[in-house]
Amino acid sequence: MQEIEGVRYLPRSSSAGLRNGVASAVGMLLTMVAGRLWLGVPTPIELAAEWLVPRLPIEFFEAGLGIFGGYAKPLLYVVALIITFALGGLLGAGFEWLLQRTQVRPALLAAAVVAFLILFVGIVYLPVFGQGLLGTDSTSGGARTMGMYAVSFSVFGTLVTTHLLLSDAGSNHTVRNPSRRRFLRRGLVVGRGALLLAVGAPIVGRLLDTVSITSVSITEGMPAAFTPVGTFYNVSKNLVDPRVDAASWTLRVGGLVDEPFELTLDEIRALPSEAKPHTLQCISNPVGGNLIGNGEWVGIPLAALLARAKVRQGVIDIKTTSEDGYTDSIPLAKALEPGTLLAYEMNGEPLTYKHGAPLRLLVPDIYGMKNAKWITRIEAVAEDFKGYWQRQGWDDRATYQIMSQIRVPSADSALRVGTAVMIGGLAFAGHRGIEAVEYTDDGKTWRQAELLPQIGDDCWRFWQVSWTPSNGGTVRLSVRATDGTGALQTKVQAPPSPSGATGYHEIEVDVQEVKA
Ligand SMILES: Nc1nc2c(c(=O)[nH]1)N[C@H]1C(S)=C(S)[C@@H](COP(=O)(O)O)O[C@H]1N2
Ligand SMILES: [Mo]
Repeated sequence: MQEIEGVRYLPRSSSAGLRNGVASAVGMLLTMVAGRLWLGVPTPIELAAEWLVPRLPIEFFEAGLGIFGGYAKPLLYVVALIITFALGGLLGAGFEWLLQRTQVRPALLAAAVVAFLILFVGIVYLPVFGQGLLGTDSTSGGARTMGMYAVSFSVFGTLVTTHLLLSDAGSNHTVRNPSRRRFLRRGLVVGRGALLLAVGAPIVGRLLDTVSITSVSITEGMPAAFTPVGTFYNVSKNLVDPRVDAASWTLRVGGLVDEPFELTLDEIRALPSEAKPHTLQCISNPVGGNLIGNGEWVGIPLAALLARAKVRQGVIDIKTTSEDGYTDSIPLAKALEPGTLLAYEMNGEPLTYKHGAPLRLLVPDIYGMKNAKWITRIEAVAEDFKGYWQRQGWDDRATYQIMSQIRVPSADSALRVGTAVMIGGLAFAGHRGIEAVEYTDDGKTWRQAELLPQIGDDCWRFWQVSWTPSNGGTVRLSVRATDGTGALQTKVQAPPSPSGATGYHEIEVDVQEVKA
C-alpha cells in the first residue's frame, strides 16, 4: 500500500487497469471523432488505412471482395474500434502497472504517458502515415492534426487519472459511513454515464450520418429509370467523406495551359450548362450486383474549361485532384468529348456531399472509379498519369464491360408451368449503348427480349419479355446483351479486378408443375 498525496493507493488487479484504459479510450475516441467530423482532422486509423490500402496487392482486393463483399468497409470500422480499445486497455494496464512500482503521483504519470504519445505521433506516426491525407487540399495540415491528437491524448490521460482516483484504488479508507460512500459512488457512475450520453450521442449521430459504407447486394425488382439520390450506390476510398464548404471552395484549372484560372461555384453555375442522363457503375460491381445507378446530372462540359485555359501541345492526360487526396486522370481526348461533364446537380437537386459536392466528373464509357468526386484542381499533364486505383493495378482505361442483369421475377415468385410471367432487367455498355438482349431458360436456346426505349446515350437500357415456363422444377434463367457496336457480351467469368466483372447473370426460380 502506498500513499498518494494523502490518499491511499491500493494496488489492484491488472484487469482493473485494463478496464480503466478501455473506458478512457472511449473518451479519447469520441474526441478524435469529433475533431474529424467538425474540424476535418483525419483520425490515426484513417491515416494508416490511407497509407496501407494503395500498397495492398490487387489480389488482396479480389479475395476481400469475394469474402466480405460490401462488408469490407464496415469490417474496417470494427477493426479500428478494436485496435483503439486494445491500445487503450494496454495503456491503462501499463499505467497501473507503473503506478504500483513507482512512487509517482497518478496525474504526473498520466502527463508523462500523454507526452510520450504526442512525441510518438510527431516523430514516428505522422511522418510515416501522414503523407497520403495531410498536406493535400484537405483542410487539415500536420500542425492542426498534432494539436487535435494532443487534445485527445490529454482527454485519455485525464480520464485514466480520474477513473483511478474515483475507484477503490484511490479511495480514502478512513471514510466512516460505508452506505453514504456507496451512494456517492453510485451517483458518480450515473453521472459519468449521463455525461457520456450527452457528449457521445451527437458525435455518434453525426458519425453514423457521415461514415462511408458501400453495400453490395443482389437487387431484385425493376429499378426506376432514374435512381433516387437516397438509394444511388455510393463508393469512395474514404472512411469519412469530405464535406466541402461550397462558399470557400474554388476550382483551379492549370498545368500545361497558356491561361490558368480559378472559379468559384457561383461562377461555374453562371456558365452555360447542360443536363444529361448518365449511368455510373463501380468497377468492383460483381455480376448481378447493385453498384450501378442512373442519374440526371447538370453541369458544364470539361471541354469548355479546357478551351478557355488553352491546353498546350504535348498534353497527354487531364489530371484531377480532389479534396480527399484522390487523384486520377483521363486521356485528353476523353476530356474533350462532348459528354464529359463537371456536374453540380443530380436529379434536380444540388449534388449531395456523398456524390461529390460541390463538383464531380462524369466520363462517358469509363467505370465510376475515374469519375472523380470533390474535385478541387484540374491539370493538363504531359504524362500518362496513374490514378489512385491504377497505382494498385486497376485498369487505366477502365472501359465499361458489357453487362446485363435479370431483376424480375424474384427468386421466391410463385411460377407455374404454362402460365406466362414478365421477366426483365437491365443492360449497360457505357457509351456504346445496347443493341439487343437475349435470355435462355435451358442454357442452349437464346431468345430475343424486348428493349424499352433508350433513356440517353450513356444510360442503362431496360429489357423485358413475357416468358411461359414449359418445365417444372428448378429453372435457371440467364441473360446476355449485345452492345451498339455489335459485340456480344462475353460469357467468360472474370472477377471485378482489374478490369470489371464479366460473365452472364443467372437466377434460379422454382416452377410448379400443374396437375391435370
Ligand atoms: N475523390 C474521389 N472520387 C471518387 C472516389 C473516391 O474515393 N474519391 N471513388 C470513385 C469510385 S470507385 C466510384 S465507383 C464513384 C462512385 O460515385 P458515387 O458514390 O457518386 O456513386 O466515385 C469515384 N470518385
Ligand atoms: Mo468504383
